[in-house]
Amino acid sequence: MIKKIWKNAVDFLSKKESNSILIFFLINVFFVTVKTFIEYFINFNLEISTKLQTFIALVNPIPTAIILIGIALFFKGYKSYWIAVFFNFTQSLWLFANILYYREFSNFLSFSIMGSSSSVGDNLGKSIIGIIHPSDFLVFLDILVLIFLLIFKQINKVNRKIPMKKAGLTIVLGFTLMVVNYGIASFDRSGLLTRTFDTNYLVKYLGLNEYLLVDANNTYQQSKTRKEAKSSELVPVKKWINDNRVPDNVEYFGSQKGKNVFVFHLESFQQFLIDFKVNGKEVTPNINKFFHDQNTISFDNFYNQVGQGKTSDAETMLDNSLFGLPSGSAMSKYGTKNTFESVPGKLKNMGYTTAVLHGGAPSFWNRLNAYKRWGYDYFFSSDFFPNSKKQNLNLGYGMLDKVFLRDSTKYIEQLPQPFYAKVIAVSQHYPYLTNSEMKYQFPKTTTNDSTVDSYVQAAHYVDEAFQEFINWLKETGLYDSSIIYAYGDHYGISENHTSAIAQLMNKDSVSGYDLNQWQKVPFMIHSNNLKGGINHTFGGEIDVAPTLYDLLGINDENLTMVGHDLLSPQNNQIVAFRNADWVTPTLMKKADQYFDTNTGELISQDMLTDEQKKFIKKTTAYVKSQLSISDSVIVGDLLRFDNLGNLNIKSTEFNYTVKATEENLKQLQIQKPSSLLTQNNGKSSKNKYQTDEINILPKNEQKQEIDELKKQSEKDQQDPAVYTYGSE
Ligand code: GP9
Ligand code: MN
Repeated sequence: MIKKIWKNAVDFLSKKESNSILIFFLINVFFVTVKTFIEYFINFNLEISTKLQTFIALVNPIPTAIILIGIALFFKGYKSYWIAVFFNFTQSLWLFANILYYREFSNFLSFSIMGSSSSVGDNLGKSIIGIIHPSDFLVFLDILVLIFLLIFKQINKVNRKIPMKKAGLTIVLGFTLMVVNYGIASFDRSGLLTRTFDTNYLVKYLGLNEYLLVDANNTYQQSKTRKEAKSSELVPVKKWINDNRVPDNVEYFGSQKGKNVFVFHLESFQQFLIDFKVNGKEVTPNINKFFHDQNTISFDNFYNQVGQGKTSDAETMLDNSLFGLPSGSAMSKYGTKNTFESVPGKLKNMGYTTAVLHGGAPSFWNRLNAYKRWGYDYFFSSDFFPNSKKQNLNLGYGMLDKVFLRDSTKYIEQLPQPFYAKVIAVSQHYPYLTNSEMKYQFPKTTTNDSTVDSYVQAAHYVDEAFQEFINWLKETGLYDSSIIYAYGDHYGISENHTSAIAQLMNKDSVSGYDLNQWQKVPFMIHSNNLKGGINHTFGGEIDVAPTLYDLLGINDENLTMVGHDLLSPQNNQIVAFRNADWVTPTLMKKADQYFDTNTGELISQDMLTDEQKKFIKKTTAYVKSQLSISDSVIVGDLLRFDNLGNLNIKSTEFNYTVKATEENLKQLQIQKPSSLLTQNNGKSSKNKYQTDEINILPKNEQKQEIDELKKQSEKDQQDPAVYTYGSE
């Protein structure tokens, strides 16, 4: 049988001399496409979930395969065959290299990674034998067969050249398909190139080769600006920081010295949810309690300041007090190579263990690389929670929060204290699919905007997850030995939903003022010995790091941060948005409109007093300088010129693989016996964790619970929803 197919194939190839190179070309394109497509599923974790995405994945290797292998059509004789095989080989080699790299690092190779040979060399070089699977070589199988055919002259020699025009048209076809591919991809995933959130997405939508092109372009742009930047550019940065410095708050300074720090990242959580009620029921009763706790400082004029980088911008601000970029994500673009003076790095220098826990893919927002540059010892990503994958507890961006938080405790209890642990919840992420069954627990808002209605329900779920985690912290004593600060990273309901926003705000329509206020997110700092209360200071994410340093009693004078301590009595209370709009306690700017912050009244240009005009001019200038100073630091990689020497962070020393992390933590329990686990003589506190996540219950109990919840929720939904804030 095989013999017959073989013979037929050979006959076919050799029969028509003029066609054989064309067929040979097509065979190579076919093989490159098919093996890449198969590998997408076997060795990469691209989360191809819809039919359209499967189609895109199938066709995305084709354009570059046509262009590269098509080069062969310009030649004649055996040379043309060899060139075709060569370009099949180069693409297969790139595929092969990525299979190996991805297996170890859950990410694709990039120019910056290959450029910083140490990170690849150190880790991959040593273990390459361990990483390789014999089946990986299958990507070269077709090449071997084709070479065999060529060597044994089983294919007709092409003496006649393919007409130039035909060959040229083939290449044009390749480029056309590239554009079409990009068009379909952007239809399914908008902002694919501008936001550059995840290399996984680039490969899923554009294919491995086009991803390489995008990466080459990005790397080129970045290294250009980096090369052009001079150390003297740091002078105006330092001057701006000195000119705008505010003193610490003597009452709070150092009051939290040496405590653990939990940074609780509430995904897409907006301030309006605090004390918000649907049909008299609080959406987030537990977070409300936390907000109003007498030991929590809660800011009610705190704004998110993210740009296109969304979560990554929030993280960049919180960990560095530097803004994201005007377009794209600073973490994705500059996170791999830049020098930083980040909070985790600074705390690490002071003896802290630093870690991030996140139930999502490690490659997202370039976290795998950026966290190393920022000084995180550990990054517990979805790779560390294998059960959730098995049990299918994953939503689009990560695991269900209740499961994620419960399973995180296994790692938290192993961290030597004091630690700085960032916990990134993600269930409340657009499109708010939070465990469709769990939704029934809470009455729906009835804005008729499905995104908005599920958003509120998802918030209720996250609120319960948050409380389960807090309960565990209380059970283990970590609640008292830690500062816990929680913040919403950015809006969850974008400005595209104005009519629903108006309904939720109990208004007929929304103004620019309302939309600015809609950018408020909660920021709460809790510690058992902290004098709490609602703090009305105006501020945003850029100010978090200096505030934390104040509480921990850390001198931050030499650090390059553009934000300001929110507890400082002299904070200037100017909140800059990434698009240079701003909010202050008296006036705010939205596009070309100005509003009175207290009354919400629009002040038309001709009604502005001279004093207001002066204030606007001064504030706008401040905001622009704050943003551009921050951008110059990131884009020029200016901190490499700072004498702080990167806080002595050696990013190549970190290894975020599961194996290395587990081994390292095991050793640390002996070398630095201050973790919760060692304090409990090796006894895990995991069983102190209580969750009501029904998805981890056995199937029959699950069904009972769901029925119960559905009944309850149907009752709740009979009446039209009424929204209220605070106590009625
Ligand atoms: C993914 C999560 C979401 O890991 O952080 O990012 P976002 O889309 O909110 O920027
Ligand atoms: Mn986010």
